[in-house]
Amino acid sequence: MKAKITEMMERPNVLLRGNFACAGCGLSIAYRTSISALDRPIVVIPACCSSVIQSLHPNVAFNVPTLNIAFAAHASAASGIARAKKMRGEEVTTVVWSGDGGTYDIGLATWSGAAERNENIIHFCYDNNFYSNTGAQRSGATPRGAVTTTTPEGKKEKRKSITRIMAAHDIPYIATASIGYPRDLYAKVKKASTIEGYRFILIDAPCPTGWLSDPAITPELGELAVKTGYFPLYEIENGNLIFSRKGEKYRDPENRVPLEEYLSKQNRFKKMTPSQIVEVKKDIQHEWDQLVRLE
Ligand SMILES: Cc1ncc(C[n+]2csc(CCOP(=O)(O)OP(=O)(O)O)c2C)c(N)n1
Ligand code: SF4
Repeated sequence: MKAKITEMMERPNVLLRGNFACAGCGLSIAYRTSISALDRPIVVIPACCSSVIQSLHPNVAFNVPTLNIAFAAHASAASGIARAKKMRGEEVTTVVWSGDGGTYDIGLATWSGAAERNENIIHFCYDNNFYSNTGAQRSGATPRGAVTTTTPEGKKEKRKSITRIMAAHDIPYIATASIGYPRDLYAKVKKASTIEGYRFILIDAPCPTGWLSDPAITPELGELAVKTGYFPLYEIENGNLIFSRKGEKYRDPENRVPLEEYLSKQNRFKKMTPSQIVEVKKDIQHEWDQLVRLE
């Protein structure tokens, strides 16, 4: 299927003006690009920035049916919706739209059950690397060295590999995508929408408020994450990993942009020492080495 991102312009705007997102919010770009690609979406949202940017009652900026649900309940609520709609013969696309806190940590048990049952859901995780809504606490997605309100000296541990945990569930489709490459993101969402069962899309979504970065460079940070090898782009279809055309060349460390260029544009990394930067480079290479084994 050939997906053209320009068709977004012909579709209803899923994220209306006057929403409460911060300037340069990567999550709002991810949301608009992803949800626009879907036919008749119903979106289930656990507690996160996406619950907040919807605006205050009686106004609402999310222009699709949306269920706000308790943090850990997203995939179980979505399972019920998907099954009920199927019983009634109604064709919808049931979506979980969760932050990394809701996916890597607090909602893990719920989505693991739904993935094991292969429920007919597309699970999006917009990954801004921490719990931004409650003031930037560390999550399992926070990279080593990043300052958060609960790691004031920089996080000591490396980031969890959520896609490899998801892959262990043998679900039919997994993809990584970035707001720095919106065409690639849009095409992956379109593709996911043609597949039945539990599908997972992890989207790198910079958060200028918590990353202490310039809101004007949010898409550039998305690109740099790919070009430095920090955020590899790939799909895993029925267990087989394929690196995406946009990011494939960065599997060779020689082709990568120096990581320092990415780190220096975010004040959350300002306390990192040269030896910690070496550690993060090792973390990045470790993840690539593990991914290559799934090819
Ligand atoms: C069980 C439970 N624990 C904690 C909270 C408080 N809480 C609400 S949103 C949130 C952070 C969500 O983080 P994430 O999923 O990464 O999304 P983001 O805020 O970054 O968009 C927390 C801790 C809650 N609502 N429920
Ligand atoms: S705190 Fe970050 S993720 Fe949340 S709305 Fe602001 S920029 Fe977006």
